[in-house]
Amino acid sequence: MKKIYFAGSIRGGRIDAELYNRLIGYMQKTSIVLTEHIGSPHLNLLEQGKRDIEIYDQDTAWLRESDVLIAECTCPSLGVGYELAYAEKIGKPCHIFYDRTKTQLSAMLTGNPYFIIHPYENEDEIYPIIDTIL
Ligand code: 6K6
Repeated sequence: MKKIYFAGSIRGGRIDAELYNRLIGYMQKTSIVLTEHIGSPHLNLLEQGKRDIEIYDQDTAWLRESDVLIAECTCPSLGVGYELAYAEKIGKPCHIFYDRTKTQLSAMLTGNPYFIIHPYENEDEIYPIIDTIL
């Protein structure tokens, strides 16, 4: 089974947390999602007492272990931007989804041909694309 690093906003804002949860649930039917906590509705900003250095060490280890990075970027997040650059550096395939009716993606992503970018207007469009990735 493919190992997926799913990236979504945490401190950047939790407005799309339910969407992350649905996407993670869908991917878990056929794949391993290393970062299933990203969709958790219970993840509060205290973040369960984990120290930031532990979060960084764990997430970069998972990035190295993963087969593919899938990022939902409608809600802008510095952490997700960092993870995308890290994944590019170590040669992991990077797929970026964002709702084009809600946001304009950073030129640092749209301007980089390394990233495979999937703008969408309805959530339903995401699932068949995920099927082709996995
Ligand atoms: C979450 C659940 C339990 O404890 C936590 C602690 N916080 C984080 N845990 C794991 N990954 C995190 C945490 N905070 C940020 N990240 C990583 O950065 C995730 O992989 C996200 O894709 C990304 C979000 O970055 P920000 O800048 O929006 O926080």
